[in-house]
Amino acid sequence: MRTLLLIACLTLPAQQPGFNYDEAKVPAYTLPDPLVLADGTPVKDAATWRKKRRPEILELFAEQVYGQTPKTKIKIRTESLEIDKTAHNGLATRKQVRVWFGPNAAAPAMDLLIYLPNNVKGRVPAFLGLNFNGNHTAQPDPEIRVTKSWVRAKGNVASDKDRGEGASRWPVDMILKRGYAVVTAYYGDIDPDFDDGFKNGVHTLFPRSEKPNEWGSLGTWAWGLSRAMDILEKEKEIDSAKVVLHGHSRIGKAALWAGAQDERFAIVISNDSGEGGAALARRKFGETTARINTSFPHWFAGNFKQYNDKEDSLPVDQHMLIALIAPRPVYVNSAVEDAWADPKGEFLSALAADPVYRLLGMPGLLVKEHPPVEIPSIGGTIGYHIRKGKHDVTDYDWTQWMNFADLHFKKK
Ligand code: GTR
Repeated sequence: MRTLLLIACLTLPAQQPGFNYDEAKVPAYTLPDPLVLADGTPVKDAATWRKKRRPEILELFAEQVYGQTPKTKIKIRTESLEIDKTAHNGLATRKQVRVWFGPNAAAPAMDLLIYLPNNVKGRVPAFLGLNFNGNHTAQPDPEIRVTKSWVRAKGNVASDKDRGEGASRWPVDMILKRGYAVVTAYYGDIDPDFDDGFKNGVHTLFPRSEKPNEWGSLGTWAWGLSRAMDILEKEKEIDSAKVVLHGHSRIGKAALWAGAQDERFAIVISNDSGEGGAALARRKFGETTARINTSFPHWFAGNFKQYNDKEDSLPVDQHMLIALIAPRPVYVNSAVEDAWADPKGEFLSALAADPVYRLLGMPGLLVKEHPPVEIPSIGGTIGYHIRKGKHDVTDYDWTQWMNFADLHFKKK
């Protein structure tokens, strides 16, 4: 129900200022060139990309957009909450692991829900992604622990009543049958999604200054994804060289930022991530920079606010975030009725990342025009599709992601 309400809100034309749904009002713009160094030198080979341009772009996103991820290592401890080898009618082994970010009981903690396919021998590839409302909402399974962390809609408390309400976004059986593990955690376990002056979640672990390059919530969610990866590296049933990171909407923004920083993620998927995710800010279509910084002042670094209505002065645009994932496969997808996330801007961003993939000897994006609805382009190293329907995650999206992953992992 909560999800349905949210989707309904997102698909109504926005009533606030700071958005545009008129293609005729998209300004003329020039994207910063991912293959030119800050000093103007063109990047002509993979080594210059790797050693100079990639670090330069990463630093620009950290300074100007998402904030710097703290370098301090946190001592992590895990606690096995349960293991059931007969989950999903014997199809899966379900594990729940509490990941403590610190030595004591007051430390913030994230619960990982892991499903391993029982019918596959050896290590399995996995899909990892955060969920919006608690692990217990991902499946109608009474054994899944109900989150005690903040839940963003319907007040602050999660309960048994919410079980499985987000299950349409997590087709676990379908994924298991294709030989992939499913791993998820609630994003609010990492950092509750409201503007509280950064006093809760994992923000409490790192001293914070007043500097405008301090990280926001998107940065912490990305950090949490990397900590989940630390755990998956130790899971003997999972092939940690084949972890596909995916995320929807705000969690898709976090997934791209995590995938840009942490090269252990083999494939990165952005589902309807829009402004601050895959979509080009300079198009000012759908949600704009000013709008997102006003609605969600805690998501980005303070520095990002200086680009409200001044997108042209950004030293980056989101195609460069996608390019940071190169040469690893990346997949961007949009939905027809999700103008807020600017499907065309998401496609053009993926396309503008293509020269970096080509420089690195990868096929990049195989289509040059925004493809027709539900004609996916999965053959290149950059995949893309636009499907019918709303801002959501559907079986159609999952099917394309798994086809893309199969291809790149040379499964079957
Ligand atoms: C919207 C926000 C988008 C997107 C979305 C979501 O309210 O404007 O940027 O992140 O939420 O996460 O569902």
